[in-house]
Amino acid sequence: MQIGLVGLPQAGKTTFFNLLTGANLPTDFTGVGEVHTGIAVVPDPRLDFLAAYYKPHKTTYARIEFKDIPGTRRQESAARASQLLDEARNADALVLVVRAFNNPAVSAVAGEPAPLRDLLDYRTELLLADMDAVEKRIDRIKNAKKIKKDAAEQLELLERILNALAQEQPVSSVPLSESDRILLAGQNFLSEKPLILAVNLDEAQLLSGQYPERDELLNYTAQHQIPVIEICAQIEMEINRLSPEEQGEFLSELKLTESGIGRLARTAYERLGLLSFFTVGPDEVKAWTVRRGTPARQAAGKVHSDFERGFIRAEVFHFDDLKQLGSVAQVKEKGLFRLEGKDYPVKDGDIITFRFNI
Ligand SMILES: Nc1nc2c(ncn2[C@@H]2O[C@H](COP(=O)(O)OP(=O)(O)O)[C@@H](O)[C@H]2O)c(=O)[nH]1
Ligand SMILES: [Mg+2]
Repeated sequence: MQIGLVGLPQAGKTTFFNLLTGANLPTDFTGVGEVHTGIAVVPDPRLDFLAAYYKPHKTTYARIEFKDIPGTRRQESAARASQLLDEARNADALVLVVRAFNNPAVSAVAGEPAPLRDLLDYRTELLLADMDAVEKRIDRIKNAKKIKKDAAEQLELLERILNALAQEQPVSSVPLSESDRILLAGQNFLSEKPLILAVNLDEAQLLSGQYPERDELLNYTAQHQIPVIEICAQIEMEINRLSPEEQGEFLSELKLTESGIGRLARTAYERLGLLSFFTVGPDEVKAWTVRRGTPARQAAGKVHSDFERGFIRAEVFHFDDLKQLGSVAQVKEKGLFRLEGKDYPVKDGDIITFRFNI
């Protein structure tokens, strides 16, 4: 999974990227303009518990790839802007970082904080980029020397999408059937990409819960079903560099119960309909990420292609039962250890052993 961090310059994207991935990129003007990629390890207390229980040689957490995509500035060329939009288009989800924090040095360049305005502007930018892409495609079809057999259907569909965009409706609001998707041939729209809003606060705002445009912003995001997380990128990044014990202390002083990556990962998993299952053993305890509803056989394929090919059954018990009862023997005794077939939809927190034969 790849998540793109997007937003205006000086919103705190690179600071947040550093927090998420443990990178140490400069957040002054020396680092602007480049796309950075990095990996975040998704913390999971369940995996911590399993590691303590099984004492494996290796514990492997889920990972999310992040891309820090710089915001475009007015003076930048259209080609550059479109390249940055393509970076966003290739991500599975976008996290829009908007600035609420007060910082005199930043205000001097970026103006006063207005997170709702920034969200609305960004939404408009996505709609315009999609309109542009759709119009180009319509032109290409109309000007083609050889008329393809499904050209009329394609045009009809693209006009329908364009119409919605012109009325400021994102592509995500346009109902698209299987056959529409085939007609679109993998075309990726920015305004249908899952969007999460990260409001970047300063310490005083985090503690008081108050910041500019807060109520209007939360109204808007609730209406448009945009998940929101509040972050304090600068301070969280500084805390992240401390020892684990010190981290806990500082986080609780800020009334944060979970790290920035923990909060973002949970929100992203929910928004994207993802879940984690675990494989366990003396060698490795590992978290795997799949979409909700993934059948056991397909989940097995994540672990090893042989498991999918030669799938016999899945032996399953649930993390909560293990945690509550304290041992696998107890789980078995209570009859909570099950055999499941290839179509069993894997649940969040399942601990699975795949049986296969090839
Ligand atoms: N006070 C405060 N300043 C921040 C915060 N996050 C970022 N900044 C500052 O804002 C400036 C821009 O941050 P940066 O991460 O480079 O923003 P980007 O342009 O979106 O990548 C830097 O000077 C940061 O130190 C924050 O949470 N609080
Ligand atoms: Mg940056």
